[in-house]
Amino acid sequence: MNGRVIRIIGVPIDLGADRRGVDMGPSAMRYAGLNAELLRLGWKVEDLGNLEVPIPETREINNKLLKYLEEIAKVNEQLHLKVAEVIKEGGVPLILGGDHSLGIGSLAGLALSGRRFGLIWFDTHGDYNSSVTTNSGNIHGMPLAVANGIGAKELTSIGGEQKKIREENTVIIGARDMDPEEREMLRRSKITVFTMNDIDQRGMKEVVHEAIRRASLETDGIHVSFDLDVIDPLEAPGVGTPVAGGITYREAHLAMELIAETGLLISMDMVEVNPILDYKNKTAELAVGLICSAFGKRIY
Ligand code: B3U
Ligand code: MN
Ligand code: MN
Repeated sequence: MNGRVIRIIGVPIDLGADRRGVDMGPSAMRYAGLNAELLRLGWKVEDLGNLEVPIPETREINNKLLKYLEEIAKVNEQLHLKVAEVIKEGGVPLILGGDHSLGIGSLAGLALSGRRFGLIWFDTHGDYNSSVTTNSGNIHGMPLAVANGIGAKELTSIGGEQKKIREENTVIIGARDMDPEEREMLRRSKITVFTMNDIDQRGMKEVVHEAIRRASLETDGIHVSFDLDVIDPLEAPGVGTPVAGGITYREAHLAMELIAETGLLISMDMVEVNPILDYKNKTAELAVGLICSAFGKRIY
């Protein structure tokens, strides 16, 4: 179908979240047949394996407002170099999480590669906290802010001091749970936020079309960061932070198919699969299905 290669990077990290388990996400998605499915779609696939990530039991929390800061910074230092390398070689990075703190490294890597990219961030949450606004101290609630230059220097400086995203080209889809000050910070930015209300009122098709339009304005590619907690927990029970009232299985696939049709997808994160809370690997299988839709799988 096409000669390009998808390079899979596993990031078995759960240091950014309160609950253990999302460190097993990369294994669960591979077990669900990810590599073979992508091959079947005509992609070349190279699995680069997992980054080395410490487990929380061997570490201490030094700062309650930025839990495991040093460890998370170190992992994202490694990740951003890998992502930049894959892009420079003409490959498509597919980053498997792990918690969403890995978004810091993927976006820093994209920026380092020199590509001008737009960003579509599927998430229940804004992920726009910092140590000033967080109630949890969990860094998986902060990656989008970090990419926009807000937060601890140890994180914002990965891949250089500049902002890693352009606000006008950044869109969140599926939001339904934000902390009060986080919401204010987002409102003050030029990031577009489509909440569940927007999806209910306008429909996923229109929301995604508008997201693609914004993400592709004067850019040459789109990065999708997909937090599985955006999907309703009835259909995706195995996630780090389940919140009722999410998007449906069908809406999620439609969104991925519409993005695939643009031919603009340059890289993707699939994060927050928690096999401990899952039911017979259902959520990991859904994640693999969505990845395939994003990379061109069609029903007919
Ligand atoms: N906004 C909350 C909750 C949260 C963010 N991301 C996830 N949960 N997965 C926080 O902790 O910052
Ligand atoms: Mn997230
Ligand atoms: Mn989330």
